[in-house]
Amino acid sequence: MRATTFTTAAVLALASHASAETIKIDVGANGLAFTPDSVTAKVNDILEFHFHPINHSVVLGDFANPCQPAKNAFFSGFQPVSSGVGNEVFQVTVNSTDPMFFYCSQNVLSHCISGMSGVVNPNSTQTLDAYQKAAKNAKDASNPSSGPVGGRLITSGSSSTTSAAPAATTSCTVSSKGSGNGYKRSDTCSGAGSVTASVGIVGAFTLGMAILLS
Ligand SMILES: *[C@@H]1O[C@H](CO)[C@@H](O)[C@H](O)[C@H]1NC(C)=O
Ligand SMILES: *[C@@H]1O[C@H](CO)[C@@H](O)[C@H](O)[C@H]1NC(C)=O
Ligand SMILES: *[C@@H]1O[C@H](CO)[C@@H](O)[C@H](O)[C@H]1NC(C)=O
Ligand SMILES: [Cu+2]
Repeated sequence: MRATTFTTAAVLALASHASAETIKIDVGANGLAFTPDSVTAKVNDILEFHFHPINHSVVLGDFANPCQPAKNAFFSGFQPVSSGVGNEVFQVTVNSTDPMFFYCSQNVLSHCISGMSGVVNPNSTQTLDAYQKAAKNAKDASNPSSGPVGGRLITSGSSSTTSAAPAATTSCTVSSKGSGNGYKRSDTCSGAGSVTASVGIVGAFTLGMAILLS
């Protein structure tokens, strides 16, 4: 009897371990945005952030206080990348299925205020739309005083693969103002999907990189 219970528990533990997934999220691949910016995750799943040019971060936020870190927030530290995708990825373990908001704390060009944020497990009251609307009125973003914290910054085993996430739903416009920390241009993006479907995912990705690197 005791052996059966023990075996069942062990099998359940193995099964739950085996089903934990790694969820890839690109940071800045399509302008000032996370891609995807809304994900569903289980306890023990891993959020894996891949950094693109020019200099982004990811911080755990607080729905009630956009662009400011949650208590005991994870923070990747700033991850400057000159081209392509960075070699290092930031992995964070999911501990709860409650809604969890994250943002980029880069204040050069006001990334969080401009909508560079995302959500894990949103519900009907805590939505990304509500977070991003409130973020427009936030003061400058902040982050924990040092990072990385609350996760693992590791060398990626597969950093050359690009996400097939819905790049075509993000549109960006570019102007030539803005400078500092390597930024030569400002880009603003929205998720409204004005990049036409015929451009396709590869085209939209190329366009996004061209904007970022030009
Ligand atoms: C959404 O999540 C928050 C935080 O866990 C919770 O307080 C709120 O009741 C939830 N809303 C709904 C509709 O479940
Ligand atoms: C989950 O808990 C670990 C250990 O305390 C922590 O490092 C990590 O940042 C937590 N994950 C989230 C999403 O807060
Ligand atoms: C990246 O951005 C942070 C915050 O603005 C800044 O402190 C840091 O110097 C930047 N790094 C580079 C290499 O531009
Ligand atoms: Cu950013």
